[in-house]
Amino acid sequence: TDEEASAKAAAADVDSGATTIFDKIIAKEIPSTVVYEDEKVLGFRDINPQAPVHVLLIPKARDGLTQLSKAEARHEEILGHLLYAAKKVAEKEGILHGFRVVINDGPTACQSVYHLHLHVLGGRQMKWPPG
Ligand code: IU
Repeated sequence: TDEEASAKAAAADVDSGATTIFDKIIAKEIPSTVVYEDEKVLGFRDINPQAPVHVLLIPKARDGLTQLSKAEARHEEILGHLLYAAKKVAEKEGILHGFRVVINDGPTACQSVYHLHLHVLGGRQMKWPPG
């Protein structure tokens, strides 16, 4: 699939320390449709939506958090902040009655951008198990 191809292409980014396209989105050098923003996190619409609502939530400071599996004790606060922001995004987007939060971690899970991000998905009946 396309996702598997871009995940494979991004595998070289794992542990490279290189910044990602999300830094340009945070800096507003690349336009995005922002649906939620506070001092610590940014939520914007995914360019390749997999559901009627598909928002990416990212920390503004990556601080080594390229993926969830790199989390350390100092990241606890931002991790909680992101999850609570996901609830606020769901509320704003009118999907509080049913939504899904996803984190893809590493090539095996088809992670393609190495800056931690939560997918907030909804607006349709979700299926289980995910692919
Ligand atoms: P993943 O979990 O790493 O696969 O998610 C990365 C997402 O980032 C994926 O859904 C892309 O469609 C999305 N995305 C984006 O919204 N804007 C971009 O410029 C790029 C990727 I590159």
